[in-house]
Amino acid sequence: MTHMRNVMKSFREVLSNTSNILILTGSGISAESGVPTFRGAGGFWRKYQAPSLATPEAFAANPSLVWEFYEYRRQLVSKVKPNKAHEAVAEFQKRKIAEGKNVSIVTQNIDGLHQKAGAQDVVELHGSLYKTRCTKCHNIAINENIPICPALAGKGSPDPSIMSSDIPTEELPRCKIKDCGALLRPDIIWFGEQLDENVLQKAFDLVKSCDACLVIGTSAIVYPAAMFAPQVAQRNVPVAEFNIEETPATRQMQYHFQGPCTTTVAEALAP
Ligand code: BJW
Ligand code: ZN
Repeated sequence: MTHMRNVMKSFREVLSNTSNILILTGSGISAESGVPTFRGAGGFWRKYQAPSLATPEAFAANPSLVWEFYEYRRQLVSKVKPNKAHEAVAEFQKRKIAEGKNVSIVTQNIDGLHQKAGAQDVVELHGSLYKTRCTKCHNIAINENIPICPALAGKGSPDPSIMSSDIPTEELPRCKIKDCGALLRPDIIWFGEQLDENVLQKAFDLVKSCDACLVIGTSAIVYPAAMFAPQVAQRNVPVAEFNIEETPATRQMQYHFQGPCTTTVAEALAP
């Protein structure tokens, strides 16, 4: 315990002496708000494992099923609140900016909880639950309606005995752009899809330029995000991992704080 205290003290010193801090987050930061992570017991919806629905193939085969899955998660996330870790990150960013320093937040999460906690300029690598993208004209729009369309009202129950509602595509969310009207999809990066080029460039620039890095609540197995923290560490920049367990990246990190991030991150970033 004394050792852990000294390590925490050392990392806090690093933070007070650096001016360009990168914070990378994954679904573990939202776990204590009640948002299930992907891999692990919470990662099931009906009889499906979440990653098997988050693919372009799954959407092409059954857009109704995939929209029901996202309707469920839009409902769930709209009811939860940011936790102490999201708050600590947002307050730390505000404080550092007031000191003329820079704190950038790059998240794999699509839940918007960093922004709800007051964080600024959050880079969303994998898109957002509350944005849609047109499958035809590719227009991206913010949409926070619940239900997102009348046919999805009350749909999306995670009960494993429930089958797809097979909603006809005409009744699924449709593009509002004049003369388009095509099927919308969630503006989310699915497996096998490329990340947005500008978003990826922003992340790479920060990976190359930061002088300290925190990586919070990610299993560090989904690329390209999985390589960001190891790339920072390779430049001999101090990186601290916050997770309830070890990950494939742990060995490469200078610091590893094991435990729930509402405790560990709050302690690391406290004034
Ligand atoms: C706590 C906690 C608490 C819990 N406190 N901690 C190179 C090598 C191998 C494969 C590939 C590769 N390049 C590309 C691929 C394919 C693929 C990939 O990486 N697959 C891997 C599984 C191997 N990548 C892609 O397809 C990406 N596209 C791409 O690279 O395009 C180019 C290309 C295409 C094809 C081939 C080659 C190149 C796109 C990835 C998009 C990911 N999208 C998802 C789904 C979003 C949709 C949705 O949400 O519905 O994004 S996948 C899913 O995983 C989601 C997450 O953002 C992402 C990361 O997960 P995360 O956040 O780390 O969550 P978990 O559950 O995995 O971990 C939670 C962690 O928290 C755990 O460690 C817990 O211990 C911890 N924790 N409570 C602290 N209280
Ligand atoms: Zn359109």
